[in-house]
Amino acid sequence: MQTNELIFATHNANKAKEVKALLPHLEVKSLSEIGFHDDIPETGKTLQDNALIKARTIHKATGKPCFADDTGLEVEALYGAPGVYSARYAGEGANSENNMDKLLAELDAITNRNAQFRTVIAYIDNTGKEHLFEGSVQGEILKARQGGEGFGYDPIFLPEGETESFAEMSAGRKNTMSHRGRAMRKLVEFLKG
Ligand code: ITT
Repeated sequence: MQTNELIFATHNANKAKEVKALLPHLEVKSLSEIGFHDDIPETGKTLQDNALIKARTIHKATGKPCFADDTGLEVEALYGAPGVYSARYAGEGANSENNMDKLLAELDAITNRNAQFRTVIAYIDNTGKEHLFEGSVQGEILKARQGGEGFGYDPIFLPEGETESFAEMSAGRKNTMSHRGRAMRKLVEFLKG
């Protein structure tokens, strides 16, 4: 591996795109780009657990420095759900459309639509030491989808103080305020130091 390469332990191409824009000086490789196609079961009970599971799996398989991101959408009126279960909120094998439909239905009669996205990044360095970074963004769940950019729950998330959902923003603009952008900037600072 060249010294400017860093593995991002994700199968999510949209996440990889966002993260690559934040690490322009490094050659970030996603799992498909290193030929790792196995599913990594996310069996943890917290975002931190799952971020560590993904990073440890790839560090073990490659012996190289790597990082992973685990993200959840935490809705106040649902006591933090779907949270760590965001990917399979509408059941095993659910896609983002199913998950958004379920969330919109759950919140149908609820006026408190406050929510936050939270990301935990686990980075394992070249000595095998683990480092954690967190980022979050407050906002609210819209009544209906808005916009066609982004991925996951982006069409129904309106960040606080904004007039556009994450799915109405470019990836670059989303990065300036998002959970992942905030966690990634902490990783970037750490890597610089
Ligand atoms: P990897 O584990 O391979 O990185 P994933 O898509 O499974 O990819 P997560 O477990 O972190 O990633 O994601 C949990 C869910 O939250 C999943 O349904 C995503 O689509 C959604 N999600 C993650 N980041 C998001 C973001 O920035 N905007 C909207 N939804 C997001």
